[in-house]
Amino acid sequence: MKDSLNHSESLLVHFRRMESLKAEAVRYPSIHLNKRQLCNLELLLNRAFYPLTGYLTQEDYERVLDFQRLSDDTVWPVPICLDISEKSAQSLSQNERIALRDEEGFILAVLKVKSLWKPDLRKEALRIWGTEDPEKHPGVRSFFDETGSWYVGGSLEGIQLPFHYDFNEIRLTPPEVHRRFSRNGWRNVLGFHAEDFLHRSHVEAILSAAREANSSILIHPSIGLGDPGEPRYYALVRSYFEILRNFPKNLIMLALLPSFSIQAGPREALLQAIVRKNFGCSHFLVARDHADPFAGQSGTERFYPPHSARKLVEEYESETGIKMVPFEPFVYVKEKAEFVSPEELGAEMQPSELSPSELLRRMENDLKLPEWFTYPEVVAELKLAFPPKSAQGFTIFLTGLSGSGKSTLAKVLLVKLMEMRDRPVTLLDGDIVRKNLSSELDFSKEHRDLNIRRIGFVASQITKNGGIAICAPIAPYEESRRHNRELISQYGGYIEVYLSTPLETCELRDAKGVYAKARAGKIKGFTGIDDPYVPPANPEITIDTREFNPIEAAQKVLLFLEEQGYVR
Ligand code: PPS
Repeated sequence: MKDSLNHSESLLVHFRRMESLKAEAVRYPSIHLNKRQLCNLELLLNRAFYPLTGYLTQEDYERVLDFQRLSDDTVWPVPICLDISEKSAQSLSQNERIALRDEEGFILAVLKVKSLWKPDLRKEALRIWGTEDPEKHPGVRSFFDETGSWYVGGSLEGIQLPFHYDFNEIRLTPPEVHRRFSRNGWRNVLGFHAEDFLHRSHVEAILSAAREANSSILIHPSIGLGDPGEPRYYALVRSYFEILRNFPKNLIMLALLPSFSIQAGPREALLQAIVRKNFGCSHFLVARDHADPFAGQSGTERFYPPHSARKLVEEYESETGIKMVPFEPFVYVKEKAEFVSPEELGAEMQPSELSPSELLRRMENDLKLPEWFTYPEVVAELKLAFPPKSAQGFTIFLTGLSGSGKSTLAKVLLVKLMEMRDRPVTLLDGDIVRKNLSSELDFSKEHRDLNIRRIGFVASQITKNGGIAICAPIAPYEESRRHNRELISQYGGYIEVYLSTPLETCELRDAKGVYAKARAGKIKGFTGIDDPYVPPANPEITIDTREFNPIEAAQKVLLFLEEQGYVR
């Protein structure tokens, strides 16, 4: 009785402390965290990143880059820093307290600034990913694209873990997972980091590894960037529930981890292992190409040498306290009607294969999957996650000089696609967007990029919801076009149409008289005249409107859509 009173008393004290911290924090300067930063904050606050209790200071940061260790010598492979813009950095000072807020403005924690510096991001890329070339490594590209130019380090006082409303019953903190392990009497637990759908071969391989390690299993998918507004996310998590049914009941547990992959190969594998240790795992499964940016892509060379992630996790086993277990893919052998391990696979046996790209092709074209590959319940979720192309949304992104024929082609396409009565169609013409969405923007590079990204965002929402977006801005720069391609391709089709009509023709047409004004110096920085247009590197379709009239050009696009399976 006394104990429970003490417990509720201490809870009350804790609650009051949080309330007063929150009341004080309202007056502090604020930083609004993006999705990635919220993941890291949650892992710091819930102790998944133990022994870190805050963001790295500059001293720790340099040690992590150079030696994979904190200044007290603890092994730590990847910097956990809070990146901010130069403008925010200029307004902060040592020992100042900052309120860390989520995207909606709720205060989640207070950061006491100990260290503020401008990191050498190229050095960081080289140390962590092994290259500073964004063209060679998508992880490095995202890092450069998404990281603020200043870092702030210091200790954290948590007020509230980031809010989640999805799958809360399996969003477990390290202490909660620990408690479940001990309640079940699980001493040895094998952690499995998942990011994608799991199938029969995964189940066989995980079970076999667990038998070797004499352990139970924690399926621990990393879902930090999962979008709760996207059907694919729900299908993925539901598929994990389905997968669980294929394991012995008393051996398996599922929990979601609010983390994201930076695709940093060995260093990231080591971080993932440390995190699983903090959740109470004794063993961690490491794939041959773990956290490699090209893992799972058949016919593509991996970025990191094979087994390098395994070697690194193994090298630090005695310090981290978690053992590396190799994840060996099992293969299905038709003549034996079962899965076999790589050692059991005789030279005379012919393994059946279904590569990720072949899986996607079959989903997109509504084709059957072989029974040996996965479970019917997982197939049902896959169908929701990857509807056939004919049911997906898509974006047609027209780009080219003013007068190249974008708007006319866009209008014809709108009519043709509306006539099909297949999906809702939205036209985002350059002019319409400039008037309604980007009226405050000028034609500087910065504002043009912002304009194109806004168009991309709207198109991505339309595509995500199964509609068709037709965009027709000039979009003179490759970077923002690539950003849109990457964003929109996650949700459906992206078809870039380059209107390659040359400047002379556009200028001759000059329907709006804008070229004449630009030549007379009345419009400054006009695309093609005194501002650049960078042609797309790999457009799906190129059309020179000197050779095709608008109806013919639209037909060319429609034939492409038909050939690709987007329209029937
Ligand atoms: S961008 O570069 O993609 O943001 O441009 P966009 O939003 O498509 O806007 C292009 C239309 O704005 C008119 N306009 C200019 N274009 C290029 N450069 C400058 N400086 C400029 N100032 C105004 C131009 O007439 C474009 O209309 P369209 O319909 O393409 O002719």
